[in-house]
Amino acid sequence: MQSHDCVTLFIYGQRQSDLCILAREYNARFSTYLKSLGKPVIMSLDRRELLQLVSTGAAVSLAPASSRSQQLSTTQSSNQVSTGPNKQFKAFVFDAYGTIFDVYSVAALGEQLFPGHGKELSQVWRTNQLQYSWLRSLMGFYEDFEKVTLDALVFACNRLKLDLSAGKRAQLMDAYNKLDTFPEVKEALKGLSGIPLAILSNGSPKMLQAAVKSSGLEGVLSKVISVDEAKIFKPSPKVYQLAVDHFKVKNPVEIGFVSSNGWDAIGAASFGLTTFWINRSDAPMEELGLKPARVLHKLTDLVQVVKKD
Ligand code: LAC
Repeated sequence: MQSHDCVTLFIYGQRQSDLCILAREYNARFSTYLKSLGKPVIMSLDRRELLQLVSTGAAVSLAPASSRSQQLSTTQSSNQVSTGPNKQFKAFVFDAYGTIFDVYSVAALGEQLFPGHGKELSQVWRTNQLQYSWLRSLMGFYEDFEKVTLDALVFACNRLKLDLSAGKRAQLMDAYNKLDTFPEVKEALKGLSGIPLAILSNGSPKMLQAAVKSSGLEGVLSKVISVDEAKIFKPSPKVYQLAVDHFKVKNPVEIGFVSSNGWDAIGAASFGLTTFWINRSDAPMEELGLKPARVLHKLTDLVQVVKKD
């Protein structure tokens, strides 16, 4: 095939305002067709396939494969994307672990139990907790987040050659139910009062209720939604759909989704929620072809954005 016979088709990943609605409509309209070709949405098509697709009326962007990433970056400037003029959010939905609760706060207990290893333990534990959630989702082999967290702890201790007695295991797991909240959480949630606020998290209902209670956030949140309802972990679209279902919105863009986990922010943006990435650590943007609507540095920045828009 000559190079000009091959194009890359992609549907703009802009997940807010009208483009979001359009992209979602296109996804729905073409999913059957794309499945019949046995190809994913982002794919290469030969000329025959392309013409067939265009004849169905697809308003999509066609570009040589080499310019795709350039187009994505020029059409989506993360910090400048507006949330829309006077946009009225029906709800703000927050990720829990890493956004509201500091998962690395278990390092203090880790250090007490395994001197010299607290920080590393908290990091390996978290990394494997996330990896196990993604792997289980891919394998279609769900266990709740408490089990995933315990498995990751066992693995982390094995990896670091730390002797995890039953007592230490129970103490560390208990610490997960009493994680510190990030310092600005309460002020931010107070600043957003008047808009329904919720959590949407991988956490099991039991873990989330315990963490919310221990942090004193009960009463501030109108809902605590667990992926357990969907029996799959983020970033499955089924999880972000839970927010839409719980708040009964017509369009996902009406929900502001807030996460400090870059991959979660992009997962939610890919689903269609209006996404705010709270990038506390100045981390680089994930290279996943999509960007959140806004990049902020702390949760209280969100209050300013909402007041301004
Ligand atoms: C959560 C994960 C991302 O709270 O930590 O959903």
